[in-house]
Amino acid sequence: MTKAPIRVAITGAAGQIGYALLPRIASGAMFGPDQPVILQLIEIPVEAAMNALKGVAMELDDCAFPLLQGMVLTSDVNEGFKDVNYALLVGSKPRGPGMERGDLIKENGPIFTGQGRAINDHAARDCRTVVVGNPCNTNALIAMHSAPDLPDNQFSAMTRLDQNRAMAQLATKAGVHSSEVTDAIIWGNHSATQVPDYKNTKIGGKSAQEVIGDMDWLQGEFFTTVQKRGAAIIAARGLSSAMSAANGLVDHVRDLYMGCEGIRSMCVPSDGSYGVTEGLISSFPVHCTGNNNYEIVQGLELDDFLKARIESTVAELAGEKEVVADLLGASA
Ligand code: NAX
Repeated sequence: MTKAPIRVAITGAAGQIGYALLPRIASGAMFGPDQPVILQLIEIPVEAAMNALKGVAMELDDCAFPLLQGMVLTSDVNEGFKDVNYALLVGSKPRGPGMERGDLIKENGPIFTGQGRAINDHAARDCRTVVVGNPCNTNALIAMHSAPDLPDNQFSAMTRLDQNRAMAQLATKAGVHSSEVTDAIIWGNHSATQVPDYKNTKIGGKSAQEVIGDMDWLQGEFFTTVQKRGAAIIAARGLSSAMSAANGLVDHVRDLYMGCEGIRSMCVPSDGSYGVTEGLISSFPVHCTGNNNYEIVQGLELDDFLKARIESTVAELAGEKEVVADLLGASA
């Protein structure tokens, strides 16, 4: 029997991540090869953006994907999020010239109050919201606070691209294939303060720290390469990561939806584990237990270097939360 389609909303669908993401969803990479989908594509109400979105939809038609059962093209968030099972919040404004991180947070925050409210009022009650648009942790926090009727654990933000980047760096250094690297963990904020964990991440089943055996590299070049990989891609390509970002989102949602073995990294609401302040959305090691559920992995050991770095990335998240305090309402 044919399965009922999953409805997936994607904001910023005409952007570069959208362009790399939509064919992957429509071809079954996210929800499996026998799961039909309906794509609800949301863009800003500007002629150029809506025209670009029409072009993307024409290309999706021209792919004749067997699993694609319908598309909605809209700039109205109430229509865009109607009945969706997944809301993938990719669209946001890029940082302009001379703009500080705080300005960007303030500029983009209101987008996520409006989208959070629309998800609260119109999405399916089991809707999972995943935020990619930066600053993604804090934007996810804003969306979560704007959707009080939905459980907090239905909101997450993406550090899967950072996780995959860490896996690639460790594999290259160890001279093995990236599939040998497992349980790769990113802690904290999706920003230059994020913390790639060399102690609990494994290569061939052993601690990466033990296998690499070079603390200077692990605490130096490894850290900075993962933290600054986004900037390196912009310098090389003239554009920010899109293919790898779309791939990270496919991985994040697929694991959440289907469940998986081992540890993955996701930004989820803190329950106070590992000293991360409750009420922040921070990247944690998680087990995806299937059916869109996850648990924060407990009991991992950290050294003093990692603990200190986690403390600073969490402090950055707390600072971001203060900047957007007026958007979090009374529940913050
Ligand atoms: P683009 O500028 O190519 O596309 C963004 C699209 O979003 C545009 O088409 C724009 O019209 C649309 N948009 C803006 N505001 C919107 C709104 N309120 N509602 C609906 N659509 C809206 O950017 P792209 O390269 O696709 O990147 C999108 C976002 O992903 C950026 O915020 C970027 O910083 C972030 N990233 C996050 C990553 C992560 O790992 N979490 C990595 C990649 C990427 O840098």
